[in-house]
Amino acid sequence: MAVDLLLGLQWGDEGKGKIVDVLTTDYDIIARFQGGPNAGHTLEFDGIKHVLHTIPSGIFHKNALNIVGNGVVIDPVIFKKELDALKKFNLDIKSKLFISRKAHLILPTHRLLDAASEASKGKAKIGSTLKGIGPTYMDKTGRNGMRIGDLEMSDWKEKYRNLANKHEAMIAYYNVDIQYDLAELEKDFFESIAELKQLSFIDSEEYLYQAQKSGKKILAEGAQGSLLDIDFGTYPFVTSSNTTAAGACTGLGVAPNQIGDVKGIFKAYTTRVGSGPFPTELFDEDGETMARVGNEFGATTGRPRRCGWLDLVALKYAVIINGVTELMMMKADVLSGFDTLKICTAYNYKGEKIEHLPFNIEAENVTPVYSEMKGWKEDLTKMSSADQLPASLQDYIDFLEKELEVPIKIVSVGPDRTQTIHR
Ligand code: 2SA
Ligand code: MG
Repeated sequence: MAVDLLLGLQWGDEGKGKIVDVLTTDYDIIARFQGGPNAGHTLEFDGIKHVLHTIPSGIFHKNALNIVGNGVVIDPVIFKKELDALKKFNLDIKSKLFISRKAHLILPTHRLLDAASEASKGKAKIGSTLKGIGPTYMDKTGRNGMRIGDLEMSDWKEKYRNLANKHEAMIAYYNVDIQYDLAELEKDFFESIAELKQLSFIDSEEYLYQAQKSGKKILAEGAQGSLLDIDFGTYPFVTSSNTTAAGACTGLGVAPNQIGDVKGIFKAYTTRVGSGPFPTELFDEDGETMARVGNEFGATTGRPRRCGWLDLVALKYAVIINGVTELMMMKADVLSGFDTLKICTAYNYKGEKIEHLPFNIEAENVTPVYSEMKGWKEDLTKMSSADQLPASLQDYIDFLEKELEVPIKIVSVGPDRTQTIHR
C-alpha cells in the first residue's frame, strides 16, 4: 500500500488541518514528517475549534493512529500543553499517538537562540515563529542534536547540560538584549519531559514499513508550505525543513517509490505570515477584505497574515516540485463578492515576461502580470455539491485546472468538515 501525501503549496495556512480531518476517515495512519510547533493546524467540527501544533490532525478520529516522524522537531513544553488541551476530549492518547525515537528535541535554549538570532538581524529578520525551529535543525545537521530516543538513555541530562551550556555561550555571542531565567525554563522543560516519556516512542520507519506491508492506508501530513521549503522556498525567508514531497521520504523513512497520491492544497488567493517576498501582495481594500472575511491570523502566534491574489506562477512551481496528482482549493467562499478577480499568470522580471519562479522574487525584480476573471456574489458556505457552484467560480476552477494540468478534487467553502465539495 502506497503512502499518500498532503502538502501545502503556498506559504502555509492553506487549510491542511481541515482537509486531513476530512480525509482521515479514509486512512489508518496519519504521520507528520517535518516542522514542529511552528505549525498551527486549525480543525473545526461539531461547533468546536481546536488548534494542533505538533500532534497530527488524525487525533480526533476514532480509528486513526498518529505518528510524529523522525523529521519533526518536538518541544516537550508545547507538546505537554497540547496534550493538556486534548484532555477534555477523553482520547486514548497512549494508544493513538506514537513518536519517532529519531525526532529531535527543541530545548529551551533553542528558543532563546531563535530570539537572539532574529533580534540580531533587525529589519532583515525572517519573521520566525520563535519556536526554536531554526536552531534545532542547525543542531540536527551539525550533528549536535538531542533526540527523543536519547531520553531512554541514562546520560541524557548530561547531554542536555553540555548542549545548553554551549547555547548559552552562543546567546552571549549575539550580544543582544534577551532576558531569561534558564532555571525557570528548565523546570518546565524537565516536567514536560516526564510527561512526554509516558507516551509511546517507536522506531517509526520500521513501524510504517510493517504497516504498509499489512495494507494499512497511510497519509503523510505536511506543515508550513512549499514556498517555505528550506531548498525550494523563498530563501532565506523560509523554515528550516523540507516541506515538499521529498521531505516525507526523509522525514518518515518512506522510499520514493512508495509514495502514492500527492494531494496539493492551496487557497483560492494567497497569504503569507512573517517576512519575505510576496509578489501578489495587496496593500489595498481588496487585501483587507480577504484578511477580514478569511479571518487571516496565524494559528500559532496570532499574527495577521499578508493577503494577495492567487499567484499561478508560484503555484505551478509548487505543483511541479511536489509532483502533485490532485488539487484541493480552499476558502473559495472568501472570494464571494469581488466584482473582478485577478490571477497572476506571469512575472515581469527585469524587463522580461517570464512564467517560472526566478531565483529572486523580491519586489524590485518582479511585477505580477494578471489575468482578470469575473467574480461571483453568491454565498457558497451552504453549498454542498459541485453543481451548485456559481458559473464564474466554475470558470475560475476550469482556468486553474487547465493551467496546472492537475484536477481540483475538492473545493472548500467554509471551515467546518461539512463545508467540503467533492468533484
Ligand atoms: P520558523 O518559525 O523559524 O519556522 O519561521 C520561518 C518562516 O516560516 C514561516 N512559518 C509559517 N508560515 C505560516 N504558518 C505557519 N504556522 C503558523 C500557523 C503561523 C503562526 O500555521 O498559523 O501562527 O504565526 C508558519 N510557521 C513558520 C514564518 O512566518 C517565517 O516566515
Ligand atoms: Mg497554519
